[in-house]
Amino acid sequence: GYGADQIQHLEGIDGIRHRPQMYIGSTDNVGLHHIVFEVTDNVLDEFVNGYAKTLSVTINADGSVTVADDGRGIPVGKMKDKDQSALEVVFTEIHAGGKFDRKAYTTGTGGLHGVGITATNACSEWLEAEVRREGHVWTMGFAQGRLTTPLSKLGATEQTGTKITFKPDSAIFSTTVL
Ligand code: 0RA
Repeated sequence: GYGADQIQHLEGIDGIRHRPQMYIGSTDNVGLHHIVFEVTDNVLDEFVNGYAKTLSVTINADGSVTVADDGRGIPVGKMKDKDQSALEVVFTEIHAGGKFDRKAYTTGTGGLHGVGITATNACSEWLEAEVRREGHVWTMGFAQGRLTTPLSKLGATEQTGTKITFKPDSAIFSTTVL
């Protein structure tokens, strides 16, 4: 039977990597762009709420993409009732609503789940997040959606914002050329 255990097993990152089409629509060039838009949608949310003024999207020489903004920065504090930072949760869990559901206002593509930047992370060979917030630069790294570099606090800064660099995973996409 297809019991609760099996369903549980395929939640989150594993679920997205097992059936990417269900979350990003396709694994062709359209799906490839979808994981970029999942990030820029978050930045547009910061913009419409009056927090971000600039957004840059850069396709790097190695095929990775950098999306940078000067919004509030993804929260880095520990989540209530959890042993993880908000930053880690934003990148590793599928959000069904509440404060961290940033896509409640969008329809998504063809009624797909608004899985947000967790889908981008799950479909990336690697992803690096750099946050400027609460007086410091913070970083965290992932490979195929799994945490590889825990949250680390770097130098001081007065700025706020988020810079996300990710390499679309050729194990998922039929093309990784944007
Ligand atoms: C969760 C909560 C808040 C902001 C963000 C996520 C956020 C996500 C992205 C993704 C790219 N740029 C972003 N900037 C912000 C709210 C933060 C707060 O309440 O201060």
